[in-house]
Amino acid sequence: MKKIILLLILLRLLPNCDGQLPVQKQPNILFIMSDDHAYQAISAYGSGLNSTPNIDRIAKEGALFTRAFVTNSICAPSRAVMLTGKYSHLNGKVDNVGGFNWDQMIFPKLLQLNGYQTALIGKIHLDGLPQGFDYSNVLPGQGDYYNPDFIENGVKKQVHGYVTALTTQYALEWLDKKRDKSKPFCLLYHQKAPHRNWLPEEKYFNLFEDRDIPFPDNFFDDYSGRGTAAHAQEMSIVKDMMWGHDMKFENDPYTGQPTNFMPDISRMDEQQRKAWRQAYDQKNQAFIKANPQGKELAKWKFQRYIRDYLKCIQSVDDGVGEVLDYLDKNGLTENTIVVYTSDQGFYLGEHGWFDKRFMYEESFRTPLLIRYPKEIKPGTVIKQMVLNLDYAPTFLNYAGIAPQKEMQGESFRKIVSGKLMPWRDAVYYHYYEYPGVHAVKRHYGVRTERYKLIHFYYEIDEWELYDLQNDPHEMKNVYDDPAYAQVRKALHQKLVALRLKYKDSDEVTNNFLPKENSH
Ligand code: SGN
Ligand code: CA
Repeated sequence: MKKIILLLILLRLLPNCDGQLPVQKQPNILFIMSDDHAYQAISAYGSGLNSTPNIDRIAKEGALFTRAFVTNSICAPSRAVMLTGKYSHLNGKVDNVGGFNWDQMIFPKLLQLNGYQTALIGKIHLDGLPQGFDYSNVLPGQGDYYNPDFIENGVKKQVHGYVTALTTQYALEWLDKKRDKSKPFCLLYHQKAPHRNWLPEEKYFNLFEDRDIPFPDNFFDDYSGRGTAAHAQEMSIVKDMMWGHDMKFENDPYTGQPTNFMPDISRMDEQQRKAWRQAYDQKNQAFIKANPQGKELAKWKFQRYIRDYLKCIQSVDDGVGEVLDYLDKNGLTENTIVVYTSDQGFYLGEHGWFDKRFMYEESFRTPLLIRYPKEIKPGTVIKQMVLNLDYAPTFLNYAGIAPQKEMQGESFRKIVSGKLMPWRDAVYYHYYEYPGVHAVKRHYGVRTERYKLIHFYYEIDEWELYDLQNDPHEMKNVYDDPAYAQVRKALHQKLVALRLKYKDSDEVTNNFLPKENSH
């Protein structure tokens, strides 16, 4: 028996009689992710804020998901969910603060064990030497926009250039020169942009400066339609953005004192700094002269934020274009699954906010686009609710590998190729990082096609219920409205069932409370 297996393995490895390598059966996987990229800022989603032709191409030639969500809307935990296929309370990475256990099973390890070449390039935000990759070249922590450090296979060095372009360059170099071309590949090409504090690439300093980007209707939300949590957050564009770090003033416009923006530009070389000053100084001076107040000041801050944010995305889109071109030129397009997503969604002024964390739509939802010409019809739109929890089982499914049995997600391969199959009617969410930056309180909840039930807990105990059909922008909590009594009851039952299914409970949650408060 052993001999037969050995013979089969050898036959698989041997070149065919004409000297060619055997035809590769398993598809390549190109998993592209950016950081904090709101679906509102991808033109394929139709919001009209910007133009992302290269990212859009993935949906045009493949599929666009309109209901893709994350299980915990924050960076490192979301990445841990994607890698492990398990909820945060089971993979152990509930917030950005704690460590990640690389020893546990993650999908790249299973791919590697089954003959794939694997690489991780760019931002990962999980400490420690990545496991499961033949090659890694990652940013430490959040990484820097200009002249960043990269850690190549465990060795750190500073490189000159702009982070998004460098990450693309490293991805292309690996594809072209560093991988073993006889094997299928899985490349995690993960951009830092457009993460705060939104420092654009030099060539885009002036983009969008000739027009105003439209505001969301609920920019001036006063949170009167909801409970304590929305009032308590510290992620308001008007209140919480800093003159230096976010608004890019080297000196505070009111006091003239140097701001905390200096560390960011101190990484720039003379030429980069000069270009930055040329582009921004005049506008900053004009702001000081005009001295806008009240709503005008709020609008100015929004424009500075959103323009810089969108500029950063332009470089991400360029990178996607370069990588898709590489696939085309090298005959790899047909046999490569290309996925574009973000680690979560982001507020672009909705409710007056930036950042994420809440289970409200803009941060709970994430962009998801996928192309695989062999199976997915161009222009497909998928409305089923999928989760970042599903990525690991889906990739493994495409590769013909059984998922590890502890993985909790479902493969959406059949759905995306148009097959009818039973699918979930609700998704479960749990956010933990409180007390913490931006002061978003701990909460968990359930979302169905039409409704959302959220429980804020820890030092509060408040429930919110939204009717997404009548109130798509989640402006009015109807938890105590008698008209929703039946809906509320059904949602509570759903939530109990999902918590049971995913092995979450108050007891489990207690393990993740700050130590002095656990009971
Ligand atoms: C940093 C940011 C925050 C952001 C967290 C988490 N501040 O602390 O605004 O919420 O990261 O972001 S910054 O001024 O340092 O940019 S995450 O995407 O990594 O989860
Ligand atoms: Ca993020």
